[in-house]
Amino acid sequence: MTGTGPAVRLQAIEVVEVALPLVRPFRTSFGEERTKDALLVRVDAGDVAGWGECVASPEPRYSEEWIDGARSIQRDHLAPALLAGGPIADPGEVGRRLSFVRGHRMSKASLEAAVLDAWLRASGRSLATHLGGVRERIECGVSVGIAPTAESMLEEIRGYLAKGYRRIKLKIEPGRDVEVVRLIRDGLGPDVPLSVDANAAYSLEDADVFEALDAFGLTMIEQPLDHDDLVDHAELQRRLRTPICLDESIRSARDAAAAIALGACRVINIKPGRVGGLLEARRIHDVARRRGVPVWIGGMLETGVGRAANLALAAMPGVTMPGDTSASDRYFAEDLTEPFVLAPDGTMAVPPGPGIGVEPIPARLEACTVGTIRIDA
Ligand code: OSB
Ligand code: MG
Repeated sequence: MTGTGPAVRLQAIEVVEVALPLVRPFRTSFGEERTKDALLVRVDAGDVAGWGECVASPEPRYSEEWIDGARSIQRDHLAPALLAGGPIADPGEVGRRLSFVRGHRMSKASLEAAVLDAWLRASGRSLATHLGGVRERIECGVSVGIAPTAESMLEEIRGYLAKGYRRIKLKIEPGRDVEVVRLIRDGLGPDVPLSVDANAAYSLEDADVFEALDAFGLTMIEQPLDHDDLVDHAELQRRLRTPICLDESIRSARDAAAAIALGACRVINIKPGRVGGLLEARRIHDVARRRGVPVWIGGMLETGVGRAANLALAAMPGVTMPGDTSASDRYFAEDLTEPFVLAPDGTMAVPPGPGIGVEPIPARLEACTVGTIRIDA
């Protein structure tokens, strides 16, 4: 499953900050974004290069990581340690070299992703194959931001359903929950797969909100309670028929095992940035699969670079639910890479090429670049 390839000899690491306008603002319980700001990591290994995307946002609201902090930890701590260790024969080495830094999973994940991409390109193998992928196309859902009215959300959702998306996820927050979901469920009818994501905006005292949502036949309720909680989620799950899906609370395979053992969730949203890398994401997949817990691949409004890696993860056998990996045009008028396109049946192709299978288009990258730093070996 892991295979082998020539060692990657890192010569330099570039951290490129990009900004892409979003086609519509994306609002969650923790804030609104109008632009996708991201750090892209490019590792230069002489004959071959690799790309990874850091999903830290401008502000530390989803988790404690943010872009300025990520740039700083990458420049001053992570990149120097990665460059100092000599040739990398096995991408698992990236995590080991960076483990002396506590946390900073999104930053570590982007470095690991870039090294994996370069390492796989050097031997002509795809990321999906390396991760043990079993399918060429994956099922796509879409995450719908909070809008001023349920009617405007319904209109947006009808557009997505017409394109073929197979699952609709609604962002909720206190005050925009039960009644909004009721109106949308009534508008769509009982057969559209519908879920909600609270992004940790509630506490166990709000259990009545979730007991009310339990009546709407939701596929799941994502991260209702605190970002670092498991015990209260287990208590809430005991009171609900609807499966709880954890996002923010799962930062590692160990967290996933603990959450499942506690009964804190029945579904897991896997995001490589949140858990420190693609390889830890695969370990979470493996833990969940052994215990019969379905997983799906989440998203952080990634550009094509991060999206390509998410699609590769979604090819793994235990990914049995549609993910948040939507097509490029759901986010951007123009992506950084060739656009990812949804087929009318609501699926998207897993890139078959070497590594992540795509690269930023140079002119497009230049147009979106805000700043670049370079760390030499
Ligand atoms: O909680 O899943 C989330 C976006 C940014 C931060 C957190 C989340 C999200 C999404 C969007 O839901 C998923 C996507 O379309 O990439
Ligand atoms: Mg979420």
